[in-house]
Amino acid sequence: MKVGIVGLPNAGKSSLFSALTGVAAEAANYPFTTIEPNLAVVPVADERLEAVAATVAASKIVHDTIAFHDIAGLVAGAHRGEGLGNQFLANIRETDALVHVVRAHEDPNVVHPEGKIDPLADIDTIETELVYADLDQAERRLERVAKTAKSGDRRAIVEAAWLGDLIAALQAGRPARTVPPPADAPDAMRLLQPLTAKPVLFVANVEEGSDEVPEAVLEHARAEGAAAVAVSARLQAELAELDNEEGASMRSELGLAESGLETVVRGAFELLDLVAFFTAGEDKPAQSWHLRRGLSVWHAAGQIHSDIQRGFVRAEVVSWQELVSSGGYSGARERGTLRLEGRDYVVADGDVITVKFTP
Ligand SMILES: Nc1nc2c(ncn2[C@@H]2O[C@H](COP(=O)(O)OP(=O)(O)O)[C@@H](O)[C@H]2O)c(=O)[nH]1
Ligand SMILES: [Mg+2]
Repeated sequence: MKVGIVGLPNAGKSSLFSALTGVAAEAANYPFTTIEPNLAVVPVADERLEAVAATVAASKIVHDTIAFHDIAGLVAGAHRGEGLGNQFLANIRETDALVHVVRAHEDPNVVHPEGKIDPLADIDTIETELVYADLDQAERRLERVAKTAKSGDRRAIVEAAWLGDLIAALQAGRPARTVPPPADAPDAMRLLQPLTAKPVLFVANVEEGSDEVPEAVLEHARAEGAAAVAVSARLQAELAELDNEEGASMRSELGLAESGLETVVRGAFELLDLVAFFTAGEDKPAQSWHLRRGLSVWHAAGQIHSDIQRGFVRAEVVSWQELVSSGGYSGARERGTLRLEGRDYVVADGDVITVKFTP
């Protein structure tokens, strides 16, 4: 899973990136500090996995990860080649979701590229650039699809009509997300891969000591079907530099419930509608994975290894609580909470899965 961090220069992207990684990505009061995309692979800590690992005497713990890109270069007029121009587009295209950092703190020492603090205007600037990029791409695809449609191809006719609707929505400033593809061309969105179809988590970069998303940002997120959280990026970056114990005691002193990482990772999981599942065995690694909600244990097998999916026979499934409370697999089997499931079983959050497969 890859998440791109976007926002105007000085919004707090690199600070959030440092908070997420504990690594100090260059954070400076200067636009375009992050010229190369900064990539960090961050483990998703999960206490359930630790309990499972201890119960089955696993050899080690391997956490699921999320890759974060700190993507610079989005400024007003980027689609016309302002700032770093279109360089950022390719980086955004390869992400599964976006974290959109919006400046909501008033610190006069931090320069604002537009000269005033206005979170909604900043969001609009970024979204306009993404919409222009999508518009360009949708128009080019429509040209191609329209040719195929002329020959009477039914799918192409349906897709061309949808592209027409999409273009109208984009021209009105609405994201592609709001124009779902029709039932008889379900992969039209996937073929186009518009930037504004990606799920977005707004991160309001708030004053130290505040944890409220500005009302205007909340309303905007709601209207777009997006989520919003508040983080004080610089403070979180500073806390991330402390060791765990020191950081935790500072956080409780400041009344912060969780780390910036936890806030954003939780937001990303909700945003992408993911469930976590675990694999674990005695003297084997205990590992956490993620899967889109609603997908089957056969898909889960594919996450683990393509060979395991190919040779899928059945799966032994037990919820993590039941595994832990019965002291291991044999206890769970005796209690009947360890079930045999076929390939269509829909994975639930917190399932511990052992796939039986023919190599
Ligand atoms: N007061 C305050 N300053 C911040 C906060 N977050 C970032 N900054 C400062 O704003 C400047 C730009 O931040 P940076 O993370 O580099 O922004 P980027 O251009 O979006 O990557 C730096 O000097 C940061 O220290 C914050 O929450 N409060
Ligand atoms: Mg930066």
